Amino acid sequence: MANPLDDPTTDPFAIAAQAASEIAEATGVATHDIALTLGSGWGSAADLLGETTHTIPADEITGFSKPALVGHVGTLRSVLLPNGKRALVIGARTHYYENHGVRRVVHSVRTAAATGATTMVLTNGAGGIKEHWKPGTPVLISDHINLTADSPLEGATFIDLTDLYAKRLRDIAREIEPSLDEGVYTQFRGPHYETPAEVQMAKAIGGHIVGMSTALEAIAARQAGMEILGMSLITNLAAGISKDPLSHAEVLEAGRDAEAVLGPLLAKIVAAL
Ligand code: 8IG
Repeated sequence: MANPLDDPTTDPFAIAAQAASEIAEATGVATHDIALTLGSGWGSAADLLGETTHTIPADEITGFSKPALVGHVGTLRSVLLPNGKRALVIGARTHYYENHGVRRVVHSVRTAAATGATTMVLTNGAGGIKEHWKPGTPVLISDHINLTADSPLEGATFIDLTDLYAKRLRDIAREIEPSLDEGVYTQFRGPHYETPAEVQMAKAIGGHIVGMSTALEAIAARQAGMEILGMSLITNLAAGISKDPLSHAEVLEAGRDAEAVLGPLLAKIVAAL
């Protein structure tokens, strides 16, 4: 079935509104309060947040695509949190490097906003530039540098990105886990990892984390008026920071090993938001 987002004459917000009404119908939950995108290493948090009342295969909802990557679960879940709030858990991320266009990349964020969510928690697995970050370290995203040369905004849409990753939410996260460090997330297109020279460039321009997902999503979340919490799991030191070459298998393994710590951490933070 053709994806309506691929037709440039369609309105991506109308498609997100349609997706949100399908989610409301499938779950019987009229509004969600908070949305989470769970990236590599963060998946186990879903079960710890609260009671999953509904699980929907993402590709049954308008505008969503089948996941491109093994290890990425393609589901949308409605979770009842202990505090009575409703979370929409997005386990289906479309990456920019898939070349389906930026509309598809941010559709889940726009859909989350259309379900009523006012808080967007964006998580990912990423490479670390700070040498003392061991694989398995979760860090807060304090800001980003978008090196994709693309934007989810269409037309002359000028949007302020100050305090994009809300200090208020980072402070709440640090109340839960004072040892959480933070850094500037630098989004590359991927899917190749960086060269060591590119990592040095990212470092020189103020980056601490290298990844392939979150910056474009955060821009769309800000456009939708959501407050954003961003967290990266450092699954590997960025290329050239450690002597070892990067391997996707090792990245996945570091993610799996960290899940046992990340799940409870994220659940505690979400309960406090
Ligand atoms: I997991 O080292 C993961 N994702 N760009 N660089 C980039 N993305 C990543 C990396 C990394 N590790």
